[in-house]
Amino acid sequence: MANYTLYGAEFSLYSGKIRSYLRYKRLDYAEVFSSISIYKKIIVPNTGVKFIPVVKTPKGDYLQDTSVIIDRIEQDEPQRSVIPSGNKQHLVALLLELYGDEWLLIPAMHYRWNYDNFPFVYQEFGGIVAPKMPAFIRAFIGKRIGAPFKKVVPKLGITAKSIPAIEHWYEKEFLADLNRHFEQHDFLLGGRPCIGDFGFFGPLYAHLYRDPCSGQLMKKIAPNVVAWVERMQDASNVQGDFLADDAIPDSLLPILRHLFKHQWPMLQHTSERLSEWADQQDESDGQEAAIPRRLGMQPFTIGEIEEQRLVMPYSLWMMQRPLDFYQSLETEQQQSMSELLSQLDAKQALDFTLKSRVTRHNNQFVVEQ
Ligand SMILES: N[C@@H](CCC(=O)N[C@@H](CS)C(=O)NCC(=O)O)C(=O)O
Repeated sequence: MANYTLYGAEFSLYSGKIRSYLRYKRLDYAEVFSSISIYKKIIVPNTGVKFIPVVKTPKGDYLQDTSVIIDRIEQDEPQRSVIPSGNKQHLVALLLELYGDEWLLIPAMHYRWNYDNFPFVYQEFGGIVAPKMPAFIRAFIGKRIGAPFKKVVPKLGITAKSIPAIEHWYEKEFLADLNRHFEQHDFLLGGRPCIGDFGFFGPLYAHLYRDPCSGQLMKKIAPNVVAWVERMQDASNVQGDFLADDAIPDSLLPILRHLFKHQWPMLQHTSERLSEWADQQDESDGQEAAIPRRLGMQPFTIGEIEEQRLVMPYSLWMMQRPLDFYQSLETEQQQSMSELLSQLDAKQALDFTLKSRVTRHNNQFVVEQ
């Protein structure tokens, strides 16, 4: 019997992140497809929520959320760590995880749902309810199951107004920068994957490489990114190391700058919205209220365009990871990063304090007391 069980699906963004991680760590795991009956029998009873992936550990714990899963496994199985020991690389690895998990969702959702990926994507969604049915029936059922995901696309700020800017940034900037980076390095921080590689792999594999339209595009314009995706699918034989002397490759700077220019201000705005929400909660009943998944809409920018998108407080939990790490460092250690942070225009950004912090309780998010 395998030590770990992964409940997930090939077409699911975050399942890709954790599958690749389990393989890199050389852990013995079995994957179980998250069909509707697995949701009913395993996922919902053991996690209380309806998200994939879920990992069952050898001790029988069910873990939900890829960052929770990675943090736990890093403690239990320290070999082949995905967290570099140098402070700069550690910080950058967490920032890249945040960017991969939360920001790269934008192109992942855009190219999956706004291009003609029929019948491939729908057959895959249909498999959740009818795994054994012929492909054309699965595609038909999949249209219904995929509908709520497609419907959320404009609410993520992906609209007629922003699509040209999203495509310009993804194709001409992001993929071009990443393609140049992988000309020189096998992974984001050198010769082995860090947690940021797994964050990037979710969207870049499950959606942007596997889906027919974006897959063709990636093969055409970013062959080195394709080669990295293929290395990341099974990196169990990788023996390399992170770059020496805690170095951050120059080729990553444009991507990190983009994070601080576009994703970070949006997260700061999300943080204000969460503290407004927290202020309105009635503390008198002594109960911690679960934070809603969405808190209205907020502005964000991509290229020169401003659009509105959902306020998603979950992202703050991901933002806290690099922020907490940076703020836990001694002043001297922070100072040793000042050159990098000024290159990224990020010094002030990392001094940011969230008025209301987010914490997890039974796989739900609540405001830390
Ligand atoms: N941040 C979570 C996200 C999990 C997640 O959003 N999973 C998607 C599938 S890839 C899902 O289950 N979505 C269902 C929904 O949004 O209701 C993680 O890292 O595991």
